[in-house]
Amino acid sequence: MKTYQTQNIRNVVLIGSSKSGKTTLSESMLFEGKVIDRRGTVEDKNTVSDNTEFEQTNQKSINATPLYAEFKNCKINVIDAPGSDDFSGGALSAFKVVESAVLVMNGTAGVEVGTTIFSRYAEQYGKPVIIAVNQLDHEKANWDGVRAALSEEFGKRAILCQFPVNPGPGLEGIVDVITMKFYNAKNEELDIPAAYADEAEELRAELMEKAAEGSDELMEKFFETMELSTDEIRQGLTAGMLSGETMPVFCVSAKANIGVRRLMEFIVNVAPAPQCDPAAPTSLFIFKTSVEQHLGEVSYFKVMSGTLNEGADLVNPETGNGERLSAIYAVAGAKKEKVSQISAGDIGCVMKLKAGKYNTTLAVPGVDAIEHMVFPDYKYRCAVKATDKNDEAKVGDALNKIAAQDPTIHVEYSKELRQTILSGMGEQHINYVKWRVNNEFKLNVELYAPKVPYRETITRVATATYRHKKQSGGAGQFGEVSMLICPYIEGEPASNKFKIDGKETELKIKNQQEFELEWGGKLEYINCVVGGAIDEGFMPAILKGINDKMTEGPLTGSYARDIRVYVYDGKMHPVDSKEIAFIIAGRNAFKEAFRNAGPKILEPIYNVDIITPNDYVGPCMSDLNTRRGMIMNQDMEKGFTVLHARVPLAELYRYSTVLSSLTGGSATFTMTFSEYQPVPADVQTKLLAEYAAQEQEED
Ligand SMILES: Nc1nc2c(ncn2[C@@H]2O[C@H](COP(=O)(O)OP(=O)(O)OP(=O)(O)O)[C@@H](O)[C@H]2O)c(=O)[nH]1
Ligand SMILES: [Mg+2]
Repeated sequence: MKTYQTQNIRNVVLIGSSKSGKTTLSESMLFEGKVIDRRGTVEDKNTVSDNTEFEQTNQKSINATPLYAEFKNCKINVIDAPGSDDFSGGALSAFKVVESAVLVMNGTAGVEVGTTIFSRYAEQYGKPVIIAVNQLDHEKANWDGVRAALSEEFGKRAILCQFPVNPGPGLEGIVDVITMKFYNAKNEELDIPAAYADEAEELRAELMEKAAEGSDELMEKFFETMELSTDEIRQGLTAGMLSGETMPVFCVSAKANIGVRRLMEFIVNVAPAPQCDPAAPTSLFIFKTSVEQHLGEVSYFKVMSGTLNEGADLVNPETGNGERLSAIYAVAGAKKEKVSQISAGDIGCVMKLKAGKYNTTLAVPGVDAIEHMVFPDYKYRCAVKATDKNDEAKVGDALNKIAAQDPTIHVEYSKELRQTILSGMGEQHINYVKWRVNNEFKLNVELYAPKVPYRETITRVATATYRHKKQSGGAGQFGEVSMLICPYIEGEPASNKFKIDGKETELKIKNQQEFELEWGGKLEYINCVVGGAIDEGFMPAILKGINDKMTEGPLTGSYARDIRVYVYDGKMHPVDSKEIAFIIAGRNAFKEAFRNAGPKILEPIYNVDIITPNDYVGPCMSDLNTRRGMIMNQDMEKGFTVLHARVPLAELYRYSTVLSSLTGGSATFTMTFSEYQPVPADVQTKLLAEYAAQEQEED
């Protein structure tokens, strides 16, 4: 393959709802781009894009697959993204390296949930959108319905550049009002049939008006002459796409390969070229990593500046480590073509780097690292364990390898919960991870409900004195500690007046230390010992004893937080007082005081934002009620309602699945941690009983 220069490169991602036909469209684009000479189909499991076993078995895309087509002296890099929201990580990575998105719509269904979800993502990531209405050859193709849905969803932003002639199984072709030509089912360019001339003129006028909005000059010209040339229309559309005001609408049948060539021509003529400087020092950004059959680890990158030559020695600016890229490739799915040079703006891949994980920059020395990609928070959380205990280490390794390839998967062993927690974008996503562990790593795992990271705190003042004394046989141990504990309240200074043993007492604060706890919240440790009852040197030992108990609250064994501890008295023994004695005394005094200080269980509360079609607001709300959710407020957005709620994490297990079945897959949500809150009394009673039962089982 020849080296394509920056201005002759276009990078697009195919997005849209599941089954809209993205993979089929990519196959036709590759055929038109002469990468393949026969088009495969999803049904025959032989498309270039869906080349993994899971994709072929399930007839749906899971990975965002980088592909290319050579067309009209340009290289169009096409990333075919999956339509399922559970696998949206691939589309989001692609947004980092493309200049525009082709939003594929199913011409029999109109605007679907996925259309909305992915057009929102494109907007959020600032990517221009071209709409491709697909399946216009289908017996249920409904062009009028699609037009109406487009204008309802996108308003004046969606502008028709084409319309189909005789949509349905007899689809004759497509009238294009940019070129003012008719493209028949063999993709031949012909004059517009007389019967469609008026409609074409009408749409051309609308298109001109829209294109004129692209710039002040075009607007002036349009007002003066009421006319724009075809090139001016193209300029206006490019400008409108870049500002997000224009979404040109195209018509295709990916399956019958009608209109695809014309869509590619538009991508070449109008879609923006990469904004990458070929004269700058070489840098590249890795946006995707995968482990592929016979190849090992493959890192997919975009050259962000300069020219990349095979054999280049580059440096990772974040680690300072060098990498040699001995061989570089152009990629179309599993097919990799070795090339000697890749220009700024182009996409390629390299194999077996030492450290080639996504989000890595490689560049000549002195170039800054490129900003990392960011992904949405996880929506689905579960615990995972090896079916056979002996496989534990291997399973951990497999999960880490999978997570290293998928930025929307997170694996972590929680010391606190004593569970391996696997988080992802939905139940399908997690099940896919399970499938991979099973099929690729030949290991069996079980998924089960994750524990909730509860916390414990106290609600009132309590005191305790504990004497640790061991004087039988060998060296003796002696330490006695009196302490008072009370709730730590952010911003409220430590008081020194308390009632101790029924007496108003004023403590003399000698010093105080505040600790930010690893698991959230604070511990304040205050020394008020007078008259040398306990040597200064034993204070750290007492603190150590307290810290031991902070990781094991008395109610449920959860971490404790937000507590003030005053050590105000104690006793020593001239010979037997030593560190260990005060650790034990501190630990037990704290444990006893904690029990008497009105301990409470706290639970994590999440902010949950649900985006649902208006029709489903009722069911979503009543479901939230059953989850102890609190609806804080709601916003309306074109046909959608956004519910802002606060929900305990304990009630969110499998929520993504439930929400999906509640709304026919039409709602989506995000969840982010907010804060810890006391659990209601009935929940506390239930948790105490559960913990007691569990303790008994372990004894
Ligand atoms: N009649 C007709 N069927 C099509 C067309 N394009 C795709 N299909 C069919 O629609 C189904 C889904 O096509 P895919 O290409 O897998 O759709 P996708 O958008 O890639 O789906 P996901 O990867 O699951 O998001 C397949 O059965 C295709 O054969 C088309 O233009 N006309
Ligand atoms: Mg697909």
